[in-house]
Amino acid sequence: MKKKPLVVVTRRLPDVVETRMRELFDTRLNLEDKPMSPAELAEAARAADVLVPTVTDEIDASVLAQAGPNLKLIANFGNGVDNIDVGVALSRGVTVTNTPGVLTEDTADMTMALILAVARRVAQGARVIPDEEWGGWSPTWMLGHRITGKRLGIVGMGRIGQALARRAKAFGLSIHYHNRRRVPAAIEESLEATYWESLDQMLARMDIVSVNCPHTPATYHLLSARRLKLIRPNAIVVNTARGEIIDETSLARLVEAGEIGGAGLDVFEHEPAVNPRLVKLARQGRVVLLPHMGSATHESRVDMGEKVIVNIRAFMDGHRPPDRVLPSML
Ligand code: 8YV
Repeated sequence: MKKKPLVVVTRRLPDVVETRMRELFDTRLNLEDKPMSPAELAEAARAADVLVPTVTDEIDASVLAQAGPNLKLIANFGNGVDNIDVGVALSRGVTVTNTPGVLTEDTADMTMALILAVARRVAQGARVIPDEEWGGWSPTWMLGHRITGKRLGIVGMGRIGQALARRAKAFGLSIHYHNRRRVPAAIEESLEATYWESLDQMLARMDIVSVNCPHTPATYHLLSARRLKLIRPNAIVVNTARGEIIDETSLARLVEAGEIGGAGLDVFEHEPAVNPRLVKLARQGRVVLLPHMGSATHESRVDMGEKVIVNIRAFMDGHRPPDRVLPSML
């Protein structure tokens, strides 16, 4: 009988996923869910036939240099692969897969939730009653801004960007986007979306800017200090993609100065550390900060696990796994 592959999983996954993995593979789980140190990751890469990391595991050139000859597949539990040095992995003959598609709708929901939370002061308002600070209704108290009729600029019109556009359109926002490539005309038409070749020009005209592109070397600080300054003073910035895409310190400075209206962030440049200036702004109700919850539904996490399993099985059976990460994607 063929030997089962040793699959090392770096974090706790939903029970049904772990149970299925145990049935199918020789699985090493992390039942304590304690994030692994670089040395522990290197040890995992040395032992494993298949490594299953998450966003919290930095699979860099040093970890890969210590990988054993058996390591042939890194099946990432997550869509973004910026935690993995994919170039080095591929050059060592290690295949990399991810979990696209299954977290699209949930992440788009959370993006919409952040837009509403900032514009309508939802997070701030939700604290008033538990903090016993409600003196009663007033015509001029807790006013936010209407989103209907406003312009939403989506940076990155992939699956999640398009899912956000569908939602935003239903809320009466006009849809604008910037993307490496223009999306097919039929999609543009159904979303009534306006394409902006120039990101700078789009930023200068939007009421809401949402970041929905992957983090790659080309998108690091795409919203740089210079570009953030182009954003209008009442506009809000939302990010459910990766913290590194925005120059976070400049964003904090501009919100402090009233040069950007507010921000809703689910991701940060140095997770789990969060810039203290942003934390202060959150206490003041000027930004809304969430702890990387975009895909945090039972359904997404189980589906992501399913995708990991399907990728491993296809690979082990000698097929191309469905969610291979290709150099052209980076
Ligand atoms: C996950 C994500 O929580 O898939 C992604 O890229 O950012 C999140 O949905 C995380 O990556 C899991 O590893």
